[in-house]
Amino acid sequence: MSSQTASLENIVNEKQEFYLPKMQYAYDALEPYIDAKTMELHYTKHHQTYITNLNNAIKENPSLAQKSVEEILKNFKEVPEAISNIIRNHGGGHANHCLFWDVLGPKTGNPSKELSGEIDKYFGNLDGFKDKLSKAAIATFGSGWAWLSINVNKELVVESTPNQNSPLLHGNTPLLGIDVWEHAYYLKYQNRRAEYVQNIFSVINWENINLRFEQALKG
Ligand code: MN3
Repeated sequence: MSSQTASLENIVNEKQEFYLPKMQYAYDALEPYIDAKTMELHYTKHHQTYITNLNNAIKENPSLAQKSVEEILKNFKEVPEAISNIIRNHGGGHANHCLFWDVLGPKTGNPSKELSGEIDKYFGNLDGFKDKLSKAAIATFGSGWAWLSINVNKELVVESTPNQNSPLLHGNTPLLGIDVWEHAYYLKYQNRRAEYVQNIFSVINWENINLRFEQALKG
């Protein structure tokens, strides 16, 4: 989705589409924790499919095409019934994966002083947080996501959602998400989801999570 301020004429004439965000690191940058082949398939095939289906759904709904996918999910009640399942699944899939690529990376960094203070407040310490998020990820039945989110009261919460449901659907803002669909880990880890979850903490980009946290506090 383009974010430029288009003139009315452009809004009418421009072909509005969602597209794959540029990946900020190479497919092999998360090796050995996440393998290059998984990254490539996950990004170019799985994520692209959510985008293609989302674009097909909004073709007949130009008012939705003017919004970011996050805005659409936050205002899910306004989505026409006929396409609500597609938007939940594929709009959610697009939003969730945009976040996922952004919160992973070869440069890991640390939680900011502010975020660290909140993590200590709600989870005891960073290890307590990792333990809680890992348990939520491992316990998610079937396909879904485990999240660190900030709720409407600006409190940190660990939660899990099924399928591609975004925390935005129930008013929370996701800061960090772990994709526990098998497509995220099966090539390397097969059935060993717990090992994948343990290893993913080695490639978490805390700098970008810090920015998301600051933004969520303002919003
Ligand atoms: Mn995925």
